[in-house]
Amino acid sequence: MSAAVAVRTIAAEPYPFPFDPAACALLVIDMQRDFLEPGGFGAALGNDVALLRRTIAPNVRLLAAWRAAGLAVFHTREGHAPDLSDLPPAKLARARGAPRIGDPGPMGRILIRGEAGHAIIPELAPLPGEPVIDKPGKGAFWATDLQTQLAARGIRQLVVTGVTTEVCVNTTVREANDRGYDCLVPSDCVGSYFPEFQEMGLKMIKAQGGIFGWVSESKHLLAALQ
Ligand code: TIU
Repeated sequence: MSAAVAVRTIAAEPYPFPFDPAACALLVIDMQRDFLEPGGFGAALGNDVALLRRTIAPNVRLLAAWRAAGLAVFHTREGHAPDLSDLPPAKLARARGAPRIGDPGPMGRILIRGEAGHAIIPELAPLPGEPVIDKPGKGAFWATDLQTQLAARGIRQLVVTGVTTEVCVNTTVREANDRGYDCLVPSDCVGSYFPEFQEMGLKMIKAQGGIFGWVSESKHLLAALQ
């Protein structure tokens, strides 16, 4: 981690974010083939993956700058064990309509660890040494050791990117907020299959004086990292 990068403020809503690079991790949520690629789980449910794919280039740029600055990077993947032992029956049952988690799909069994569709897209592939948190839920903290890993690195702030804005990104931001982390969400680096949920998912984070955190754009982070 680079100690040379000093604390500075980032333009954000509802007010500037006090960015402390040495204590801030980039947390890239579920940029997996099943959600982003044509032929994956998301596309099979009838969603337009282009709405998510627009986040790839901004995430690539932010990740490169983050790595170049020597700051902490964490990745997450949503998925389940091949025997579905960590899949709550309610989660399986509520996904009405085909296909369901564990069913065969065009990129292997859907949302099963080790299958092709479960992998992070190649554009954002983790580097050796970057933790990859495998999570069975929507939030990155539930049933994972993310909090332990963040504490070990002295992390108190999170820049949260990835998909989808209103589901796994929002759930993770809320979990993080309750655990005392300051979260910044760059709007161009998060995506939803539903434009109205993209808008409202971001508004919910920054409303009421930043009830869950801050919303900004990656260009402001890139400027601060230079
Ligand atoms: N990663 C994540 O958000 N998982 C989802 O299932 N999202 C949906 O929007 N369905």
